[in-house]
Amino acid sequence: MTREEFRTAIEHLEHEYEALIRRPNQMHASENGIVNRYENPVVTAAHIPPFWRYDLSYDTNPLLLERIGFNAAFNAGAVKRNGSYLLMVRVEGVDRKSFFAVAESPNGIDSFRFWDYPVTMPETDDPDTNVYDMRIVEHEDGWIYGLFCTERRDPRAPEQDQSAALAKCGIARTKDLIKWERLRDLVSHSGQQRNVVLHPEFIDGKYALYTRPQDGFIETGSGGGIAFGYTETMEQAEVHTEGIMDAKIYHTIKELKNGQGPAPIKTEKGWLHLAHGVRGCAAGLRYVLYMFMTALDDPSRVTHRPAGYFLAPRGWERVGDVSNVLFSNGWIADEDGTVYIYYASSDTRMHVATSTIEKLVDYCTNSPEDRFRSATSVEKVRALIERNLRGRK
Ligand code: M1P
Repeated sequence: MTREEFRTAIEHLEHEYEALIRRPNQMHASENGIVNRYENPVVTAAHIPPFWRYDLSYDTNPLLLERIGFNAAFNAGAVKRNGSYLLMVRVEGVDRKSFFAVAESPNGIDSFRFWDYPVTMPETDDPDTNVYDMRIVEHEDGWIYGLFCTERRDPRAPEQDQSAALAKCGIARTKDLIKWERLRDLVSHSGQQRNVVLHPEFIDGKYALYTRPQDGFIETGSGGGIAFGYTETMEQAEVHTEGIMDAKIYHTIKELKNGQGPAPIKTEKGWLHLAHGVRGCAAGLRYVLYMFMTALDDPSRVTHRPAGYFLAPRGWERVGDVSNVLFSNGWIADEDGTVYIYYASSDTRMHVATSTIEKLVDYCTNSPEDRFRSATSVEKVRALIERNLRGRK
């Protein structure tokens, strides 16, 4: 490649990249009145800027080969700051390590562009092997907290077992999403932890956490669902007791395990929660998103549970590194009541769906609950039909 060809190739790379970033997104018509999906994913591995991937000097990379490869961009936390929609994306390299990087959009549905540098997350005395799935919370104490999973090799595993891992909740805080202060990992007394989320308000002067106690790295075992606990401080965070508030249940979308998504959104009628539920099937694990509401004065008391899933993988969302998965750890409630739900499909890419506080509260409070048997499902369908047919006469 001549210097001239090298310059042209870089221009081409940059042109393609800009075309992707500037591509407008189109809202799809809603199929249920509750939520709208969009045509394009909002962040993918292709959104990683060329200057993260290529050595752009002719002297050291005359063939213009990619030097650092990226595999996926998914499971993003979300927050709105200074009028911009910010995603704290889980960026995963081809080396399988993930880290955090902020992608910013002026409108929340397209034009997401990564900040120049990924986050340099300070470590504790016990270095992380892998970090992922940050939940961002602007707490009323004035800090922005990032709670995430920190994964390390299980030190008790024999040498021949190179896959046994331990999952814990890592905790860091910041004022600007650039400079982070790492705090001690959460101490809990229930085995491993993933999907730990900080409640945005104090409760009786304490910090409150949604946890997901689990016996093993993949299986939750006796850890029966989404739990709730308190910690006196975030500097030395420790939950002594975790009460299950949303259990896994036989023959539901969450019979194997579940986990809190982003921090709940406060409304006049209660706290809106988004979570993921997992069941097994012949194709493997199937992850879907579901919602529930909790009491304003007690966010651990579930008041409404619409039956089944809210969003499930569909079409090409079903295909990816870990297929048949929807996962969400970020949403943004705007001043006008619009809710931007950021979800990842199949551990590969990020999407947005939109709704409103009014619709989500209506969905949660007026959709019938699961009564756990086919016969009771028929009963609720018949009840609706009867009401509608009576109304016609
Ligand atoms: O692969 C699907 C998801 O699996 C895990 O979630 P959970 O702990 O609920 O099983 C996480 O590794 C998550 O990142 C991943 O998307």
